[in-house]
Amino acid sequence: MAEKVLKRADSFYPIFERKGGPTPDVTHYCPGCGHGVLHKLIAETIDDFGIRDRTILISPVGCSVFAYYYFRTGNIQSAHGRAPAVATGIKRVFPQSIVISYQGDGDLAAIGTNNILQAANRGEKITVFFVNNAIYGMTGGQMAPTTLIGQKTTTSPMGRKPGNEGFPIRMSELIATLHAPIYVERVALTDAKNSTRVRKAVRKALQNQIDNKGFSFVEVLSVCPSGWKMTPVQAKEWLTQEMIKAFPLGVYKDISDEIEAQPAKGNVFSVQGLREQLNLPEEKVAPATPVNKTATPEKYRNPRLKMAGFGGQGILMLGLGIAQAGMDAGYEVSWIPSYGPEMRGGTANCHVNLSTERIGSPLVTRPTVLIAMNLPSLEKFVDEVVPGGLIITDASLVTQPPARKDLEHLSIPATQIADELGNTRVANMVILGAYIAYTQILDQETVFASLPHFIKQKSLIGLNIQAIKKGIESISSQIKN
Ligand SMILES: Cc1ncc(C[n+]2csc(CCOP(=O)(O)OP(=O)(O)O)c2C)c(N)n1
Ligand code: SF4
Ligand SMILES: [Mg+2]
Repeated sequence: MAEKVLKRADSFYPIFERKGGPTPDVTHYCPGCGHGVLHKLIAETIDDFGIRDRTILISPVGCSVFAYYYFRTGNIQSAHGRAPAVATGIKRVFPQSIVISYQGDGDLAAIGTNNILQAANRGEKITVFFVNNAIYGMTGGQMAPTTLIGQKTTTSPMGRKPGNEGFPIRMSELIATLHAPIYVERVALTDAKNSTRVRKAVRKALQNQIDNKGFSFVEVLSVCPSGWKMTPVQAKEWLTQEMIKAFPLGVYKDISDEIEAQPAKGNVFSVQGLREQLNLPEEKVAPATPVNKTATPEKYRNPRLKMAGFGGQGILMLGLGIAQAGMDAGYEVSWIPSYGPEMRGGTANCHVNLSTERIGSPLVTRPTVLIAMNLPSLEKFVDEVVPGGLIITDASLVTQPPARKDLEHLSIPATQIADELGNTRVANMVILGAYIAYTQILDQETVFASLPHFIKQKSLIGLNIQAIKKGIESISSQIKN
């Protein structure tokens, strides 16, 4: 039976393009995971309250770090445990913004404990949703401060022992002891009855912020079937039977009715408002005018590149090289290495943008150019490339062309050429040469001049220039034909 989404909240993107990959209409969460359910309840509340345009959701590290794939609100990704500090800054400067700190238990109750306690103690007028699944889900199921006594995790394989690892920390109880918070409740995503309570708590916590009342904290007990090594059904059972015993549900503090609602004064977050607050000069609006001695054909302009291969093939350096030369030529550029939530497997990939316009996000989810230095990388990313896009592969390691017929494919024997030059490691520069010559995006003089900016060992610059030249030569015959 085909799956059908009955109604997706407006506060979600209709298609999760930022997530990319072959299934951009479903989330990255494991089957049964509670994050998706809580996301839904929050998004529906934002819709109902009509606050999407002024909501900013802050997601620190944990499985929900990618919440910005889904929420069509303002989004900020923060460092591990630091969402309350970021939320504080945003809320104080833009009091009319609705600021949500969305945190896991590893995040909020371990590395970020002091951060949340201080924000709560100051009574910041923000809303915190705390997803307690008693484990570090994202990193493969390590013990969290909230792990139950006896619970087995990868770092407590014999079960948590109080004498060794202490007792589970009860954050709602702790926060409720503080003077400033106005509302603290623990709810659980189990059956329909409890889920209705979660919905009510989400609504109340956001209503408190709309009414500018104070700090609201909702702890949501949630399953992590993958981390707990259970089926979704077993996980729900364990949450109902065991976890709720250790973390009793209920309202731990609620003085919200004693505080008068008075809409916040001040600004809603806006880029212009932020510039004013930070005394930044007027935003540059004119497009960049890069200097390029070659005329780039229309289809290769403003490329969004993804490059991938084995660790050690110089993938990140290749990306840096293109970004550095692009910047020297006068383009707006971005470069970021990318690490997925999956286990590190010795592969590397990075995202690069060269553009004549301001770059909104450095993430490249729909590349116009894919450089795949090995077969697993080609297989992994080929479906992301836009129709008509360009794929460049290392012929020495990728012996089959991509299955897709709607793409241009350039196969360069980069490793072989690099070996002939006496150093396999410059295969990346051979590819760089081939890329600039084929697309005419940058001229070689600019690229050569940029090398000292990102190659630390000066004695290697000559070899890198040779490799780039070989890359240029390797495709000159293909261009003439
Ligand atoms: C500074 C820092 N330390 C450690 C990590 C590794 N790390 C990533 S997620 C995570 C724990 C996440 O657990 P939790 O907050 O419970 O989120 P969940 O995935 O369970 O929803 C850790 C320790 C990191 N990314 N950054
Ligand atoms: S690992 Fe756990 S918390 Fe993370 S997505 Fe999977 S079920 Fe959810
Ligand atoms: Mg967790």
